[in-house]
Amino acid sequence: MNFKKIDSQIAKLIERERERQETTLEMIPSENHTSAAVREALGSVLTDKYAEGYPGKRYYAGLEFYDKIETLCQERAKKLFGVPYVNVQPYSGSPANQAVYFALLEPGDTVMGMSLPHGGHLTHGWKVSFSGKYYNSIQYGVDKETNLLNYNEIEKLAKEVKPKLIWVGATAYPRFFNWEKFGEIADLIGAYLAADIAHIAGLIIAGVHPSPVPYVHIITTTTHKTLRGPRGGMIMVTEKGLSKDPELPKKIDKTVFPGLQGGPHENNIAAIAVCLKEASSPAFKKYGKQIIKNSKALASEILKYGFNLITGGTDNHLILIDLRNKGISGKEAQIILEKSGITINKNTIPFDPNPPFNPSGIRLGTPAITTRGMKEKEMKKIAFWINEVFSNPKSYLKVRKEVKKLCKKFPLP
Ligand code: DSN
Repeated sequence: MNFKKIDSQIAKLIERERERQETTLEMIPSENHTSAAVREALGSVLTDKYAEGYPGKRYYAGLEFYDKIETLCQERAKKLFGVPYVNVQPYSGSPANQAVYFALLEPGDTVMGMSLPHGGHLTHGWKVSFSGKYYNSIQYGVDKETNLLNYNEIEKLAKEVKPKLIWVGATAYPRFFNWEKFGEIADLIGAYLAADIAHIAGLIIAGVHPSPVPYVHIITTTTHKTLRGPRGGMIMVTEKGLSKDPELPKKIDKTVFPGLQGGPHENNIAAIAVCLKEASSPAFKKYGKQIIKNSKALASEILKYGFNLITGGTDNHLILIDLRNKGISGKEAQIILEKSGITINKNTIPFDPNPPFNPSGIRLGTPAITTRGMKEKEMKKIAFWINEVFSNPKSYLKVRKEVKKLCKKFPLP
């Protein structure tokens, strides 16, 4: 390939990153390993053209095949999620959420979302994000005793502050959401209800996480987490959303383009279409089931070593560990595990007494290692290594070697 001759520096760095991925365990719950087909679509000639507008209504010429690709992507997403409308152009999850705000609200309007330190997302109204700055953001969190969402409290708050829009979704909540209850709360006060399923989209498709489709009006997602596609975003409107506001699709389309974005990244859209095709296969259902089996196995092994899991376990692809009884901070844990070849991330825990840059917890997930074919047996080993390097940090070199050996048996896609 010419690439190495044209730019040996970048080619070499990519090669080194490939090697790093091959020899380490990727356990950040929001990450995954894409298929070669997804990467081929991403690196195709589709990166060359502008395609401002939507299929059949573009501002540029020469888009016959781009139109077909974007339409196919839309059709696949609608069928897979069971929704009547989708926009596949958002560059990623935050721009998708931003488009929902801009389509539905005026600055200063009241919005409710789960607070970031309790496991929510920046764009669900956290103070440093546009969503917390330009809107009257009221945050709900988890219960102090159980670390679970307290639906009665959320209902009470919603009745009191009457938001125009309620977000449900999380980055560090290890349990299912009660979509039905959220639907009832939103309906009681006439609010729009948006589910941000970025973390769990693949689990929903695989049928191992309840779907929000019957209960919410709008769904946003990224495409690169459990869905295992390229980095991208989508916005969907459900039948319930259409009944509430038949203009929703038009409002969202207009907000994404020209409201927020220019030309869509059609190479990305093609790669999303490929990942949606992969996600419609029986193999993907099996994959989703194994993600959950692995994360439950990991949780139960970790518990045996005396770790404190937020909510005591998991229903989904991730676990959140409170490290305070182990005498190690989240930051230290991240560093020693990275040296051992296990990539996880430090994370705040609900009611964390420590600051976000050096929080008390870590977040671990199984989507990427499950893609490599690892099962419960490997989870047992991983839990053992995590405990080993925390108990005796000097053992990281030994663990690093063992991790490498394991990785060799489970190549990247
Ligand atoms: N950054 C993502 C995560 O790691 O959960 C959320 O957008």
